[in-house]
Amino acid sequence: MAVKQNFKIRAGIRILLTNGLIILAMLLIVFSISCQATPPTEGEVASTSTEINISGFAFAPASVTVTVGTTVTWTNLDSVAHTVASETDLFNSGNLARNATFSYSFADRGTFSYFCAIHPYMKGEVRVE
Ligand SMILES: [Cu+2]
Repeated sequence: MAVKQNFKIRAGIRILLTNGLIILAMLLIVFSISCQATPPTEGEVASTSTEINISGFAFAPASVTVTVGTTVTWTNLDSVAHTVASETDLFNSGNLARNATFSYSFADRGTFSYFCAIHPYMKGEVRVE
């Protein structure tokens, strides 16, 4: 009788230990996954930025693809003034003298075309994904 009970207790302890190890392993997996991928919560934007040069009467690169929330900064490297003007009036830098910069943060997805108001043949686009 005592031996049988002892056996039952041993079996119980073994089950508890096995289950405990499984639960511990699952907790470790969940913990490591949550540590690896922490997507930005709502209202929070990933802090990314992209640079576009204005050089030789052209935007370089003329087309960029960025993620939502990215701040794009244009720098005029020419000795003449240029502007960065959205086709849809979303943004407008006004005249940018040599080495002047203009930044805009893209909060929505879409393709945003822009041009230079002084030299309208200068065109560019920002694709926000
Ligand atoms: Cu221009």
